[in-house]
Amino acid sequence: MKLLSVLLASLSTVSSVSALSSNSEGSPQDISDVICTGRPRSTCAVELDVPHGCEETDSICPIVFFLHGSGGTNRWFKNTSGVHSAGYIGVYPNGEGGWSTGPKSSDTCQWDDFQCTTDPDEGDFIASIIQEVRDRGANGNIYAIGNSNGAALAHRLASNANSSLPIKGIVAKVTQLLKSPERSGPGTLNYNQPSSVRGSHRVSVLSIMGTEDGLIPYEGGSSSVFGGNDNFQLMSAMESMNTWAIHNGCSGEYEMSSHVSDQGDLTATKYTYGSCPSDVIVEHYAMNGAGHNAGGASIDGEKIDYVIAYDFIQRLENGSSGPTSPVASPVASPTSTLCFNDPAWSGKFNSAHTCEYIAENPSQRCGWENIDGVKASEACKYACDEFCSTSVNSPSASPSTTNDDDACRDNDRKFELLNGKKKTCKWVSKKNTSKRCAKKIDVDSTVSDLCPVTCQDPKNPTCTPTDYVGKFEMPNGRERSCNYPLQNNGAKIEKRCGKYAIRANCPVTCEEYL
Ligand SMILES: *[C@@H]1O[C@H](CO)[C@@H](O)[C@H](O)[C@H]1NC(C)=O
Ligand SMILES: *[C@@H]1O[C@H](CO)[C@@H](O)[C@H](O)[C@H]1NC(C)=O
Ligand SMILES: *[C@@H]1O[C@H](CO)[C@@H](O)[C@H](O)[C@H]1NC(C)=O
Ligand SMILES: CC(=O)N[C@H]1CO[C@H](CO)[C@@H](O)[C@@H]1O
Repeated sequence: MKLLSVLLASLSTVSSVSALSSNSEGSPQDISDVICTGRPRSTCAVELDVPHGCEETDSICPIVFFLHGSGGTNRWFKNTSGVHSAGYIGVYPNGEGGWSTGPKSSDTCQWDDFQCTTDPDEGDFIASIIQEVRDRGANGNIYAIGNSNGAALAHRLASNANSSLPIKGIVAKVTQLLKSPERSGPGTLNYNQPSSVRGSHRVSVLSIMGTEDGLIPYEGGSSSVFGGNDNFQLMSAMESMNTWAIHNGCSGEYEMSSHVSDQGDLTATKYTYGSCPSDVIVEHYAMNGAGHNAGGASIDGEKIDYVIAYDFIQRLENGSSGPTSPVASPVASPTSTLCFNDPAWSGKFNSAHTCEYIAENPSQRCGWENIDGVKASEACKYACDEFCSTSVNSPSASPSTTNDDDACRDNDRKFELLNGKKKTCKWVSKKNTSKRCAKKIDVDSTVSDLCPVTCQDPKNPTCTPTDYVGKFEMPNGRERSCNYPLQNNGAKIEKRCGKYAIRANCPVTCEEYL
């Protein structure tokens, strides 16, 4: 009898709102209509990806927002997020050519017009999605993982975290907090820094930054993404970390550890902030020598997307701040913690003889000892351990080396329509896309055969793009590779990816890192 009334009670709760249902992997639920109606957005879309096991009312599965960069869309997350094996609820919102975290040419109001109703209000957009998933019965902790412009949004959401926007943790790849202005864009959830005076909640932060990022400088200051508007200034990466550490109630002190990466100079320095409240983690990876694509890196052989990102979430879910374990992922290879230079070690005769100095001549120096008799071969594994250097020379994430003939990539040359006019896939993407895709180019083929990436239905993509491996020829005869837009650490990625031959050959690079 008691069971029955409990059952009836829960049934009636469920029927009052749309309940949380699960979906199979790769087929998320489209909740765009519920969220987008009435918003000043032209490419608004939201997908909700609920694995089996997370669908019951009062689900406590973590809810993870995936925030694309300014050149990206939400379309690949269903295929790449892996939330079904992780047991997380994925949320994939689509921005308006990125997110309004700075001045945008498409904005109709000034950045300091907080009453504006004609530009996208990102805080309200995300808060309304959270409200919707809560109404459906998803009660888990809320996280955001963002890359580049998406990381700027993650910081912005975290800066406004309160009961309207209950963010527990963010993974911010290649963008830090703004130093100024204090607020920008429409609405009330538009503060750019956390504040205990405003009552912002504590938010755990995992940050990844390339020290040679040409677009979002590690040292902070201005960036070309602000279009010359000097009101917008970035904190340095370390200032941003310190802001989060102090806001979260940590002491501001950190421990450093050395790691192996597959980008830049192949090393990463991890900063683990100490004396934090037990439910808070604040960590930063400086990817030494790496650029704006550092979010795509592996550290100690594990991809940031999403092994290291999910390990961070899992540690928060487990309720342990785990400050002593560097990337203790369940799937981490046993060697990951061994490849480590102890930043505190130095030789007994000269404090300048650090592990980095040992590394310059390991065969001669690894036998040296510090004042306590600890050998460099013990303290400077990364410098001295042969295995560690082997793993540097053959990073586990080696790119594939062949081009697949039926790869999902747009044609990188002009082609002729039946009326003789010469066009490119970029022209197809500009307007009336579905109509242009359907145009015939001969008896049995259409433009969509030449522009498969541009022409596929973003809601139901049939192919996953791949970059061209090796060199391809530009219309002007120059040879380029997909590394070209990333050169100078991505300083010119926007301009270079704007050229149709580059965009066509490098759909992944141009979408993922911009
Ligand atoms: C959350 O913070 C915003 C400003 O950051 C404020 O306008 C809003 O009222 C707060 N919500 C609650 C429920 O406190
Ligand atoms: C979380 O807790 C589970 C169960 O105790 C454990 O197996 C797992 O290793 C923990 N994960 C992390 C990342 O701490
Ligand atoms: C093509 O696009 C233009 C402008 O975007 C629009 O005015 C026109 O109606 C479209 N044509 C068709 C046939 O859809
Ligand atoms: C997780 C998932 O569905 N991955 C798929 C993404 O798309 C590629 C190519 O279409 C498939 O090979 C993967 O299995």
